[in-house]
Parts: sequence; C-alpha cells; structure tokens
Amino acid sequence: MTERRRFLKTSLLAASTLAAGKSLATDETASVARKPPTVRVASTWDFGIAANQAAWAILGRGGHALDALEAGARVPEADLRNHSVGKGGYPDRDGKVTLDASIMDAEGNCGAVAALEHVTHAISVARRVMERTPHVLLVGDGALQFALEQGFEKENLLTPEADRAWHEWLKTAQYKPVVNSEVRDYGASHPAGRPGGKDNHDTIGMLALDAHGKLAGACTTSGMQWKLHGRVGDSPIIGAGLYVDGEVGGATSTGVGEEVIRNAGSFLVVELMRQGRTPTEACREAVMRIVRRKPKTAKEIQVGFLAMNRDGEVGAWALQPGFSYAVCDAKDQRALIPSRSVFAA
Ligand code: SD4
Repeated sequence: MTERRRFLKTSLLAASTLAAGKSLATDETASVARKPPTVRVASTWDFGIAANQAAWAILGRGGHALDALEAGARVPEADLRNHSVGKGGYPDRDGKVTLDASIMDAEGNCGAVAALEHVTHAISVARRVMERTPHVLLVGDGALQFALEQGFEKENLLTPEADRAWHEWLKTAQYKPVVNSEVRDYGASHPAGRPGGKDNHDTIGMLALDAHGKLAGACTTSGMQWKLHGRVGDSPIIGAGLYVDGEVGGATSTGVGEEVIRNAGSFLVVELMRQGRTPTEACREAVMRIVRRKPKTAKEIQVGFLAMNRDGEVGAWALQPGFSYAVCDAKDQRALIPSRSVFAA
C-alpha cells in the first residue's frame, strides 16, 4: 500500500468511527483495557496481619484505600504491647515518646506529622494535615497544637513498661540501632501470633489498592528508640518512608530511617517500578543502593522496603534476614511472607 492510500484508509476509518459517535481515544483505551484491580493490602512486619485485617474490613466491602489504611494503621498505634508504633512506643533519650506518620493517595495528595507528642493516632493527624490544611508536614509543638484544635485527645504515651525500659537503657545510654528491634510474645490467640508465639516488629508501612483501582499508602512509628529529642526519621518524609504514584505504584520502608532518607528510598522504589521493574526488583535495587554507598554500615543495620504496583503485585527486599510483610486479599487474609535479603543470617 502506498503512503497516500494508507493515509486515506486511516482517515476514512477515523471518519467512520467519529460518525458512529465514538472517539478515537475511547477506542484506543478500550483496546488496552485493564483487568479489574486486585483489591489488596500489604503491611510491614508480623503485626501487619492485624492491621491488614482492620483495613480489609473496609477494602473488602468496596471501601476506599485511604480509609482502610487509616483504620489499619490505628491498630498497632493503639496496641500497648507494640513498642515501636503509637502509644506504648519506646521514648527518645529524654524519655519523651515522639511519633512520626505520613499518608499519601494516588493523586499525590499527602500529609504528615513529625515529632508529635501526646497523641496516639498520629496517622489520623497526618490525614487531617492532608485534608484540612494547605501543608504537607507539621512538626513538634505545631503538630500537637493542630491535633488538639482538631479535637484529638491529649494523652501520656509513655506506658509504665516503656518507662521501665527507658530507665534500664539510661544505665548505659548507648545509642546503637538493633537489627529487627525486638522479639515479642503475643501469644497464640493474637492475630499476629506466629508458631511459637514470637514475632519481631518495627515501623508499620502499609500499601493498598482498592476496588476503585486507587492506590494509597500510610506509615506510622515512634521512630528509633532512644533517639535524640527532635530526631525525625524517614517515616513522615514523603519520598523517603512513603511514596505513592497512582500511575505506577507505592512503596514504604522500615529500619534505620537515616539511610532511607539519604537515598530517597521510597521514591526510588517507585521510580524503578516506573522504569519497568517488578516491586521485588525495585525494592532490591533500592536496598543495594544503600549497600553500595555505605557497605560497612549496611552490614550492621536493618532497612526493608515494601512495594505494591498499580496492579496490586507486592514485593519486598531487606538488608538483613528477619524482615517480613503481611499481605491480605480476597483469597488469604493472614498471609505473612518472609522478605529476601542482601545478607544472610
Ligand atoms: C525510623 N524507620 O524512625 C523508622 C523506624 C524504624 O526500625 O523502622 N525503626 O527511622
């Protein structure tokens, strides 16, 4: 076919399509129509199982990812046995419990709080920052002032157990982040209970894809225990501890936040997925970036990334063994998957 005849044929086709009341764009979209979204939520660590179940109560009946994630993240925030998220979290060097949290949707809307004291549900305050202010991040006293104005209750977040642990720590007062911070006995009846009743845990990062095809992410933590007062980790930093792009996917992190911030970790994971990597490959490459930049440090600390792409596929990778992530969908609501890691046990 000559160029002229091909042009004429295409023009005629286009004209008849338009005459039939359809637009070309609609036809093209239809030819690459996506399959319905796989509704799913994934969370860092064993205690993500319980958070996922709270999220699934909303996601499973067609609710929105943001609502599901806020509900999910509130579970470990309120769990006094959890010493790395919300109330009951271990304090900083000065005995103050300071919380970091962030939330982000598929359209790039986001909100965060850092170094927030006296309010258990930092994730809900972060969501209010997103929805009710022109800002992204509120810190310290300003974050508390905003939370109280919004009607959040002022509480003492330092539990007697955390206070005892802090006094014990003061005897040596050495700041050395430990890999996979603690091993806790939740008991067999607890949703996060593992065979043997043990699990270890850290920051909760959550990613979800809802029935409307919308992705969102949330992250909440009391940060590194015994940190300097005023220290902010990766969790409330958009692009570090959390990042979501509705066209590509989302990512979140756990572990030593300084190394995640240095490498804009979650943003990196999402950008790697944009270039065609699977969630697992993208997380692995982001972890390897830390290894290549600081090979000695990388051997001594934990960092883990969790990612979900816009089709709901989930992957993770960590520096050290011991990181796990919980995945919940219509088929299985309690899956717990050990992450692969750079280093061996
Ligand atoms: C932080 N990434 O504040 C968080 C806390 C954490 O292991 O995950 N600790 O750096």
